[in-house]
Amino acid sequence: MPKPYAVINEEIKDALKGKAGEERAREIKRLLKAIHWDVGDYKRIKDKLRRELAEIETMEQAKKASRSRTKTKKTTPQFCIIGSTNSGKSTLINNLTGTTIPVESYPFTTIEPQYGAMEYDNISFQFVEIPAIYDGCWNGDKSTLGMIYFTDCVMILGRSHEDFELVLKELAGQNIELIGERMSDGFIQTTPRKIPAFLVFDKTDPNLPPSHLKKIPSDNLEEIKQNMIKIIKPVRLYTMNSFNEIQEQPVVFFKDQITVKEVIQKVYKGKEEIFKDAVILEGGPNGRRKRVGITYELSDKDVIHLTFHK
Ligand SMILES: Nc1nc2c(ncn2[C@@H]2O[C@H](COP(=O)(O)OP(=O)(O)OP(=O)(O)O)[C@@H](O)[C@H]2O)c(=O)[nH]1
Ligand SMILES: [Mg+2]
Repeated sequence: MPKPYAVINEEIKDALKGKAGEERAREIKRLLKAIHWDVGDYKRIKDKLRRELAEIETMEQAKKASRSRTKTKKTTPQFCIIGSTNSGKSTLINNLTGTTIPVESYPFTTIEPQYGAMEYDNISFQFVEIPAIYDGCWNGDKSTLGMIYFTDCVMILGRSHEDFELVLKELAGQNIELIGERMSDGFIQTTPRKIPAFLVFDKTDPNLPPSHLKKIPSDNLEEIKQNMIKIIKPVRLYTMNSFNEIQEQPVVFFKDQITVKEVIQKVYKGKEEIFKDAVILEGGPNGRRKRVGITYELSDKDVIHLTFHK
């Protein structure tokens, strides 16, 4: 005797709960085999499962392809931590990421770039401590200048007014313009180079140089992290499947004006042609529900469910 539609639907939800990616695909295949009927309500359920299976398989393929093709840079903004010697660069990177870069009270402790990584608000960040900047440090070896030139953002540390003056002067001398947040089309390279930046100061000497850049005390880690998000302006989109389950990890873009089309191109490569429509939950799971088309412009934290023609 076949079970009622609602019962089977609940059993399927339970069976798929918490399963993602390849594991979820395997479970769906098992369920499809286990449901023998393929008519009426059973067919509806099976069609839904088949659609989801196709979605997952496309997504897994896209993930594999993007892992081999794109560098981490696309999804992981890099921040260079720069400043004069003893300004607290290693201390800050350790405090933010849990690394154990040596910290000493004598100058020029860090002589090679040091790396750290952090996850915050569903964004991965990479940090690089650049060895201390001093008067004329780029007259000879320009390797650290190259790293600053190609980074996404800089965090300028200082313990005094003079520390900041020195760093700002050296950067200006290298044709680098510091800006308050990333440009609307992303972390693109311009000449002269425009790099988003902010200042991190020591509360014991809050005497800062005049600058349009945001200034944050070094002991306020939470404000530093929040400002990093503000500076990179991520557009985090959470995809939702046919069972109204929302993916924990967002698809992230770092530019303004992301359309539904771009999400399809990034996540469901090749399915643009068979796009049917999209349902959006504006700004999060509790947001207003809207049915939208392919040119719709998405905002940070929108939830999106895409449907395709078979
Ligand atoms: N007062 C104060 N001291 C700090 C702060 N951050 C670090 N220090 C101290 O300053 C000294 C230098 O700290 P580091 O983190 O090694 O500084 P750095 O900029 O990495 O220095 P170098 O790698 O040598 O250029 C250490 O003695 C730290 O304990 C801060 O925010 N305030
Ligand atoms: Mg250091």
